Amino acid sequence: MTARLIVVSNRIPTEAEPSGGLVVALHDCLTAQGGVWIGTSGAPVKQPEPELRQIAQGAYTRMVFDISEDEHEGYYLGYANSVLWPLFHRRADLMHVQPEYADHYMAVNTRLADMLADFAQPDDLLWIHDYHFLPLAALLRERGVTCRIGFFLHIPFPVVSDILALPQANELKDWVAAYDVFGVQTEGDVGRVMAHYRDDPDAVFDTQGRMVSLDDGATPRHFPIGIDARDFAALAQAQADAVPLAMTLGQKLVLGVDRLDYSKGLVHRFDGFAAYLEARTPDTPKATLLQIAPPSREDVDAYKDIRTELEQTAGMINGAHAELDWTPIRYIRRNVERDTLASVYRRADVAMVTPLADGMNLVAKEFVAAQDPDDPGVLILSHFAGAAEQLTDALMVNPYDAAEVGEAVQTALTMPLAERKARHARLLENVMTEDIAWWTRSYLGALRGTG
Ligand code: GDG
Repeated sequence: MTARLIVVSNRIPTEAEPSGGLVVALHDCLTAQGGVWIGTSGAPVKQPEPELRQIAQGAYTRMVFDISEDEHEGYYLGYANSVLWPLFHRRADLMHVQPEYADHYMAVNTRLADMLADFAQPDDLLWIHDYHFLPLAALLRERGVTCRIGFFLHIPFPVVSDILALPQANELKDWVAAYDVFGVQTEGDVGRVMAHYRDDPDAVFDTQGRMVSLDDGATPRHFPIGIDARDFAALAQAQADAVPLAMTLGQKLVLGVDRLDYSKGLVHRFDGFAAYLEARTPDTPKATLLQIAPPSREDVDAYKDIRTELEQTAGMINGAHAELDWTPIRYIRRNVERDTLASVYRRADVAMVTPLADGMNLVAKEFVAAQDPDDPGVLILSHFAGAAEQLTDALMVNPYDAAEVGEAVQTALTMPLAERKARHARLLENVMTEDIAWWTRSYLGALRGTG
């Protein structure tokens, strides 16, 4: 009999047939083998119940737990998104360290650990997702839970010197070490996790001095997350001409798609695009950067600041470069339908995926999957996206260097068809092979101890 899989993530899909790569992948995997998906119940409540509540029972069970209004402030907006998120994305300067944030974070994790300890059986597999729940395995072990517990971190793991900015730097070591499998996106992340234990008496090293595991067997491993590439390619092909883009004939389309988040490097991207505009000669193509940026976490101050800065930057660049028939930067600050997104990806000549720090970045993979292999667009990719380890045939850039980014835009817009096809074929091969099903299989193999 297959062990029961219990997935824990902050958000849980509420619709019967969810959409979105990771959610669909977990839904498919739970549907196939049965199990339980546990997450927060949505809007915060006045008085959280101390029990898991079942919200749906089908091929698998969905269960939720409440968080209070104060916990929403302290655990979610506070510790998760104003401490861990900026720290793990190399923006310790944006951290908002408050003792009560850490208290709420621990309170939510402790209550969840109590509920899970009552619920989990010894042969279950527990798969915990993301930075909201780092302490769970340590808390569960304290409560005598013996089943295998894995973690997957969707965002980058920070360098040791940055972790020192976290008042709970030592606790973080214990949280990580309590997992049977600590999964991260890239080999770079594995190195950064291991560096954190360099002086740890429990660390086990190989003959070359590389740490191979912690005493109790918790070895960080990388599992680069993928997308449902076949499905997305089919959607993009079907939607190819579905959306009017209002582009002047002959002008090129450069695309950016990102949650409005400072880690995505949107202001730097606009500056890089401005460098292309400034260096442009009359015979080089006119291109419009269409930036789709749905707002996120608007209750956190740093997110309001990035929005203001971005809007001012776009206004200044357009003021300097717009012509009667050409607005160089078009900026859409709302969510667009997935079908529309697929259509726009398909028709873009270039995608700019230039985060300053990013666990993986699925937009890069979606853009590759959406292209027409006979006339593909060109991907410009930041060294700082996790995807950079796999998508090495993209035009790689340093997002901090506006001149370099501007040159990459120019190179992409004028790249000969043969080179575009050759690069795209190699990128597509990776995106198709290391897709979301491959990721789920690899991770669960490791968690079961068979992979
Ligand atoms: C975290 C990590 C890691 C964006 N705008 C719209 C829209 N999107 C979709 C994209 C893509 C997803 O959102 C964004 O995924 P990313 O991977 O780029 O970024 P995060 O949300 O920051 O995710 C990241 C990921 O976890 C998975 O492990 O790759 O590094 O930060 O799918 O298409 N979708 C629609 N309308 C939009 O306007 N429908």
